Amino acid sequence: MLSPSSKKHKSLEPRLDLFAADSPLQESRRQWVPPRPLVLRGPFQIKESPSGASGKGPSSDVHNAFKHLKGSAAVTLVATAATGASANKQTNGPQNRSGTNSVSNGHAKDPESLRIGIVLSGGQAPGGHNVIGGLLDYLLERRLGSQLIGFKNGPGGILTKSCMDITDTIMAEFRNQGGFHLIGSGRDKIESKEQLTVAASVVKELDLDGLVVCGGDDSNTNAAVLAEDFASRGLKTCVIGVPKTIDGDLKNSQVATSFGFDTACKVYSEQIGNLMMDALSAKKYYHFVRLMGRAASHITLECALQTHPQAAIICEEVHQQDRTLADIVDEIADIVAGRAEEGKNYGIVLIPEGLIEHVPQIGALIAELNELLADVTTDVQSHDAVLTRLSPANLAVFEFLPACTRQQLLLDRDPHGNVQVSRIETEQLLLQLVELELDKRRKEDKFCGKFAGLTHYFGYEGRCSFPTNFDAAYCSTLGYVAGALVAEGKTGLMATASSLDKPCADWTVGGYPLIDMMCIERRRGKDKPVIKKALVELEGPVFKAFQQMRSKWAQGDCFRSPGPIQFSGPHADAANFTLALELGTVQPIQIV
Ligand code: FBP
Repeated sequence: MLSPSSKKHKSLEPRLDLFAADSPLQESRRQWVPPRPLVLRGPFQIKESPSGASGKGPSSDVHNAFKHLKGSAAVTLVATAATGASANKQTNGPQNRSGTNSVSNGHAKDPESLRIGIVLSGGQAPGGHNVIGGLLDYLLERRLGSQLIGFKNGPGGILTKSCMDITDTIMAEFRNQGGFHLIGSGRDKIESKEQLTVAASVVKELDLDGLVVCGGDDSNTNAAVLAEDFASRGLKTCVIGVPKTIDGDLKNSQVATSFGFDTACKVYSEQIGNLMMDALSAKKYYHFVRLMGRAASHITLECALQTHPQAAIICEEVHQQDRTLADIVDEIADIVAGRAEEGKNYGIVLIPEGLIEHVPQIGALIAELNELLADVTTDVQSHDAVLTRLSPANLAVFEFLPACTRQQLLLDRDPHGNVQVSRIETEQLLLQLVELELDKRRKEDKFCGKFAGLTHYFGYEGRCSFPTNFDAAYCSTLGYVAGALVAEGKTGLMATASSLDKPCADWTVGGYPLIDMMCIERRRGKDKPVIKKALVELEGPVFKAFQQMRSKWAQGDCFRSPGPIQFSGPHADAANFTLALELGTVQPIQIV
């Protein structure tokens, strides 16, 4: 037992080093070794799926655009006892990561050594560094003398040949850390003939055996384009995609989730849970919280399941029911009025940032504005000119909106011509409209409660957190698998991990043809093969679970505060509700 003095000594021990560059948690996460599927801990071989492909092939129009990738088979990594293959060179699990090897350490070059490039594309998502780490581990463990090259600041780094060698020593600083800052990210696309030619000459010059692209639906569509282009030029460079986006809208029958979604939702849910406790304590505010998620409402839905708010707007439902802004305002005002009758003048409303585009009347306005703004500069005069060209119906909607929203709708578009929804304060718009509606009801003696609203935007703060144990393990697994696929000469595949509801040791891993995820969509006036965004399925188990509970949450105080991400303890590895419901491990009733 500790003596009182030693106890005192112990309590004074915390390393509060004001000048240390990193926090103790950064340091301890750096040392943590994520678990790895059993199949990746020993010798394995790559097997094509028996159907020859993924089972559900792309349409002939997609095939026509990808003549060299067509017929690609889905593959699975299968444990094998055989020896002699390159896969058997190093059979230690990650627990044996020594940190003494280096992929570019000047050891005698193994004839089977590889040169692989990696690029992070689009918005940050927790776990990106672990994909790089997993890929490096593959090379360190199985392909001695290989070299990992990181392209800086996104796909643009490929075009400018801006890159760096990633050694084990460099990587050590970034393992299990949030952010993308080891190599950075960007939203450039490599699309035009000229850009494809530059990319091809860069990968050739760098003598790359593979290029790993971590990105969302657009970036992985771009990965397929690169894979096709490199193959058509007879280049050896294989292209492998990795599913990344906090928005959670890159998933399908073979890709259960995109990395970063789990962590981002848990970060936002912690903050919402804290707000709930404040609302419950102060009993005087409604908090209108806008959450990231540009096209799909997966984040809002997951956060609602985690925290049980009074209302959560789901874009896909708004769209399906062709609801107007006035309908949404009415719904929230009804909840506020109902609660006021019970003396509860407080609550939480969750709003997906994509809502603004999903309300059909505003979506139509934005679509027309996008077209008109495409060919003008963004000064005020030209904005005025644009407004005179708006159709009468859209002009009426525009004029109905509060001044600040009108201004935000005219802001610069992103590089793809889309309105930047992260810069439109939809929470402020809804709050103002709900206030107006309640004032109107008050005058008609239909509302006698109090209403004071506060707005919040939870966006960027969720994208660079320490990855959860799940995202850390998922990402390092995907990186490792990407390495194995390149080593096997596979191209145009997305690295996958399945059975994610099981312990990591039991996950199955492989690759799935990118073109099998594609369909033809009309983009900027042209038919284009693209990876389809996975929106919230209104008939799916996740939305159904929410639907089952939302009226109870609206009127009651069923607040649930999930607390911060845990890295150890009984629930540290628990999957989010979206994944658990979609994989069937949790039944809706268990959420109550
Ligand atoms: P990705 O689709 O590239 O993963 O990015 C998603 C996202 O985080 C959205 O939720 C958000 O609207 C957008 O990025 C913000 O973009 P930016 O970082 O360019 O401001």
